[in-house]
Amino acid sequence: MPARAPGTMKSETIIDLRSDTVTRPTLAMRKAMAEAVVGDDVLGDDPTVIALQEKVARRLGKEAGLFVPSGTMANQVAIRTHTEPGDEIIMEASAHPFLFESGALGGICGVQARLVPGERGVITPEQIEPVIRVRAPHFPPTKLIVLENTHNQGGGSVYPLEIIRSIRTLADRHELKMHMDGARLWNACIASGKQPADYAESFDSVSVCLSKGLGAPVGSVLTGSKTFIDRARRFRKMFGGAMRQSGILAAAGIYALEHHYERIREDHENAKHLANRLSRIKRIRIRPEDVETNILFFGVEGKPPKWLEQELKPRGVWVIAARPGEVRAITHLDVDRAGIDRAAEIISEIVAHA
Ligand code: TLP
Repeated sequence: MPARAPGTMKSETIIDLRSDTVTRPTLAMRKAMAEAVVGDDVLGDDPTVIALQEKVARRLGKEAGLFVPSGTMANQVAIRTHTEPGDEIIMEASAHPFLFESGALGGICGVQARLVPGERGVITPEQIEPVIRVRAPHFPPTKLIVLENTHNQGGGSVYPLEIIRSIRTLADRHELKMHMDGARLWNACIASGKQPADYAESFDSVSVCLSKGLGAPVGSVLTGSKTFIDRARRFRKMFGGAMRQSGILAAAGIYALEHHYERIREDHENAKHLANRLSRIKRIRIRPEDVETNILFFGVEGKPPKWLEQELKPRGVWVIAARPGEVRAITHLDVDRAGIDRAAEIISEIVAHA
């Protein structure tokens, strides 16, 4: 595991699998942050923020990028930029911007969501086409399709590229925009062997997070055309996300992209390993073949997920009751193979004595 800065050590007895957002900046990352050259990003002259935005935009094959404090803000700024209040947007029924962004679709963007139930979070053009609104005074205009890759509630599933491309064809036919919530696009790329730009080319905008599998403490980047980003910059300001000497945070993102990208593969191997071990425990329900990236969901027969979460916590294994009947565990750079094996043993003991 990477070297830690003083004061950031969690007790080594805790295996925190609640999310990949829990990763703490490494010593080397903190050094990069401390040495960052900064300016005032609201005035547009923080060189480290500019460098990060350009780096991410280039990787995604987009003209421009915008550094924002969170994945939530990246999604909401994108949605607001593509729409006007009263519009309708299409997304999968358990999409993050609908389920976990505190009502921002209505509360901030003023749009309504048309939800389509997916298979492991994946929806198809055949499901989308019938819910696109006919233009008439009774109806809100459909403006945008949002896809999530990987899909969090879908179990970290990777969106098949052919489906994305066929949704793009449909969107073009109906003059709709497309946004990708790519909080874990990096995981999708490592798992599929595709490049970020392969996925991004079908979208008008893509948001990516630096503070999940990549291990930066803060930050996301929204990308798109120059015109889109110019308009998005206004909404970032309106939503309170324009920061000043944020180069200090952007430096962590640059470091993460340069040093933590390839190692995401280890997280996927650890997730698969944990799933395989859990599948051998009597009464645990899990399908290891469903574990495509760093997210796994599992349940215990006859026990609610809250029970498992609460039993595991004092034993030092932290997970979240996240879906009906199931807890969620996410692997990341702060948990190594030994930690995963220990977690599997503790889960096994608890289930055996339940
Ligand atoms: N997801 C968090 C929780 O909000 C559920 C997690 O622990 O997984 N898009 C996707 C697909 C996400 O999973 C998340 C974070 C976000 C957007 C929002 O990112 P932040 O937390 O930076 O606002």
